[in-house]
Amino acid sequence: GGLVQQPFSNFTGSVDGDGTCQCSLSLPDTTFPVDRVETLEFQAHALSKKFEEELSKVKEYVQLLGVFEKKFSNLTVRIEIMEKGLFSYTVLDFELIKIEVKEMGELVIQLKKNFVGSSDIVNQLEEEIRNMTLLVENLETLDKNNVLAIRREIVALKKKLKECEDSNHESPPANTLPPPLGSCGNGGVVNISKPNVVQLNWRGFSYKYGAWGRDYSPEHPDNGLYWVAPLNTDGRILEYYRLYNTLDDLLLYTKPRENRITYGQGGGTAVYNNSMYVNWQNTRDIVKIDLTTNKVVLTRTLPDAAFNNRFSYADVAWQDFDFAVDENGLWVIYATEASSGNMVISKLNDTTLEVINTWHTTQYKPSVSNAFMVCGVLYATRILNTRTEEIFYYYDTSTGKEGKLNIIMHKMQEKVQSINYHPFDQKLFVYNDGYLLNYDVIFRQRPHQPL
Ligand SMILES: [Ca+2]
Repeated sequence: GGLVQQPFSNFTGSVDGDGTCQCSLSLPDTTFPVDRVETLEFQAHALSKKFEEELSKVKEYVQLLGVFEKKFSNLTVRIEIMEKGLFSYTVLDFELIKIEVKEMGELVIQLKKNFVGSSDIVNQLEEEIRNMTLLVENLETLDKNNVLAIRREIVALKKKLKECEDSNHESPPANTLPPPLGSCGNGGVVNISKPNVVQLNWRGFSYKYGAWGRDYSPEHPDNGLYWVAPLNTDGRILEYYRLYNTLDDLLLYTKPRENRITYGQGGGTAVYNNSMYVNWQNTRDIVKIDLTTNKVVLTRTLPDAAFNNRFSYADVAWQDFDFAVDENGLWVIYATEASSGNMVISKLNDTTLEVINTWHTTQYKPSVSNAFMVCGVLYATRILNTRTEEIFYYYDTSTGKEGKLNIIMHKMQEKVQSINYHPFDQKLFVYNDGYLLNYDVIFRQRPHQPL
């Protein structure tokens, strides 16, 4: 017999003498491998569980990306509107968009960290956000040009208006012309404009308390630095303040000089002749700080002044001392125990910080929301509602006369934290729960006489 070739390695057969085919077959172990199947089943189960997990993760990311995509397209639309110039926009719009773009950038980083695997989409998003950041920056430069162009237009318009007014009064009697800026010949404040929102203070939304303004010096009335002094979030301590050379720098948050002092108290700060005047923490002391060096150049106690939140303003704490600057110089508005909390006005010598003269009003300071001085007249405000304040009271230091007024003052946020007047700009600088507002002061156009 010969070997029959078969494709089975364990098959052998032969034909015996009787012609019967004999073959022996050896089969592998016939026992069913239950344990291996079990292992396989277990592995399959684990794999499908893992798969489910991954799938749900992917679903979660897809959902997140959906939300993200919506935000992104909303932002794109807003930027398009700004690009086309369909609506006017402010520095605040830029700030909000910048914050959102930053938030989205952070979200992408988060996604990348969690999303191990194909991150093509995430990379693409990251790229787009980078482009958007660049676009916003470009738009900002554009806006700066716009601001400058508009300002030039305003100057031109003002000039035309002036010419028009001049031609109306062919030969005007000298005393009916408005007095030069920074001098007093007006008949007092009769109105103020709607607020112009300049921007959010540089430290952000949570810095609701503070003050801002522009330095005024009679020798260089139009050279004053802009200063922004948000208090720390405790609403009490003045520690950091910033200076800007121009309003454009302030608007664009560029080229600030940031200084630290330890420590001022309250939002009653004012700046005059390149010096900042603050109430020093825990004292009835006035401190004079040189803006060029940020050094304390003088400290003097304000006699009898109540301090440490004894007689602050309505809804505004720690402003026992409210410094004020007007055409005549530096003032401080405060209260004493002897005045029973009524407002006291003192004219200060800004070189020595000595009190030159003092006036006693009958107006209780804690029921007033803030105050400012114009041409030696104190004006005080009170809250009417969440959107309006009223300049309701005046005290004229030249006559000792006081009385009621009702000049409406619109506001953005609920609380007016401080008001500072600038004699050359003839504007009020208001710190309104973190927002910096400007108002034009409107005067009675006739020779000065008692209100
Ligand atoms: Ca004030």
